[in-house]
Amino acid sequence: MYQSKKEKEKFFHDLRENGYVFLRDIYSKEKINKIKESLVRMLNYIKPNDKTTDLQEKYYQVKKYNPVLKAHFYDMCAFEMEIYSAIHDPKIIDFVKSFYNTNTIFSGRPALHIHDSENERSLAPHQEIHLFSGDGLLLWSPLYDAKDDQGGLFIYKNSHKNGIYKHEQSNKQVDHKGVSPSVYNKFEKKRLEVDAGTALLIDCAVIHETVKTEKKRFARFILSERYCPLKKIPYLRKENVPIKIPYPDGEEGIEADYNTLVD
Ligand SMILES: O=C(O)CCC(=O)C(=O)O
Repeated sequence: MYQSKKEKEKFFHDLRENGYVFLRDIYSKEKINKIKESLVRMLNYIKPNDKTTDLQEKYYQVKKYNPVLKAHFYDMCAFEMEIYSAIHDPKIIDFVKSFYNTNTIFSGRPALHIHDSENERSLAPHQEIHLFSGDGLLLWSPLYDAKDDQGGLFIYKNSHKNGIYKHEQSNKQVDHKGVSPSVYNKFEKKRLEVDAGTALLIDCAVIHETVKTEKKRFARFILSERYCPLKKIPYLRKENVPIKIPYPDGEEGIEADYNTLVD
């Protein structure tokens, strides 16, 4: 990854300036295969069939067999240890600690996101909020190359430089909140192509959006986490606030103004 202080500073500079940075080859092929094998075992537990060992095929088998159990599979992925250990790889944690100049980092929302070719869970442009802290980094790391028709991620260039915007309901099916077109259309949209094994770290204030998966019967599996530093954490400073900072939409009865949080 990075060796010298100078190299490290270059990564930090790029992250501040562009809002994202690629940490390449963080995960070996062996580690990614271990994760895929574990996913196949979980799916096979739901619908036993030892003849199918391919993760993509197995995923679609289970989706057809029982969509509710497929959703339970999704829920359990965040707690599976091959995934959990990848998401909390010491190289990434060290990077995040150094970036925020703190030795205390929280796991804000670990997950293995799955976006298949039906694209029901596509996410409209949004910032990564509703976390413990006002600042944070999103991990986005695909198990298959996120390129071409395999879908991936758009970011809106320089959108992290003006703080957090108001969010409103954007996809009821997944209870997702996004920013309005009048905000994100001010920024240039850019697709990030990410190889399997690369950890993309994105400033949570960057507006980002799903690139739909066009490949038929292909599911995009993404290791994902929101690292929160011990900074700008209202819950540790105030008695009567929720543990996670509410969405800045006023709907929960609390007008959260992220942009006034200071430490
Ligand atoms: O992978 C995707 O399609 C979008 C991911 C995303 O926006 C998120 O995890 O916040």
